[in-house]
Amino acid sequence: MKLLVLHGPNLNMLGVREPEVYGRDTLEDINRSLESAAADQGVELRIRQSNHEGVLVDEIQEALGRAEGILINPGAYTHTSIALRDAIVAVGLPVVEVHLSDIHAREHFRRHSYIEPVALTQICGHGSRSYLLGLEALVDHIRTGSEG
Ligand code: CA2
Repeated sequence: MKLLVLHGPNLNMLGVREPEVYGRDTLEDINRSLESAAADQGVELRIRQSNHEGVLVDEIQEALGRAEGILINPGAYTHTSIALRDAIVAVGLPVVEVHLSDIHAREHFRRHSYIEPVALTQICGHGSRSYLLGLEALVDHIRTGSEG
């Protein structure tokens, strides 16, 4: 099984500032633990981070025919991007949305996600563990057809 993992804007700054909100793990730490969990499951990952909405749209489109599902932390584009949502609908691949922080317990503007209605599920508030929980949910969904 091949999956695409996408990290949105500013997530390359993890571990540098705001550890009280996002934890102390760097993006490299998160990617390493995802790679390790995926390898245990016999899953191959393509992992990309971009600060650019169009690059993320391109990655989602290019996943068609190459990946069976997408794990995405859209960062701030979660709350703004109809383009990312449309791309997800266009490719029709199962998507799990993850966030480090609990977006429902922060500023009001973070509560709304354009991605959530087109994702299998949204997992947030578990720090870097959100990604591992999201990976598990996505793999389970693809293997069993359930929402994991
Ligand atoms: O909690 C999450 O995972 C977020 O997707 C992170 C985004 C934020 O805009 C979303 O509302 C929730 C922001 C990532 C910014 O990461 C930083 C890392 C270090 C220092 C400052 C920001």
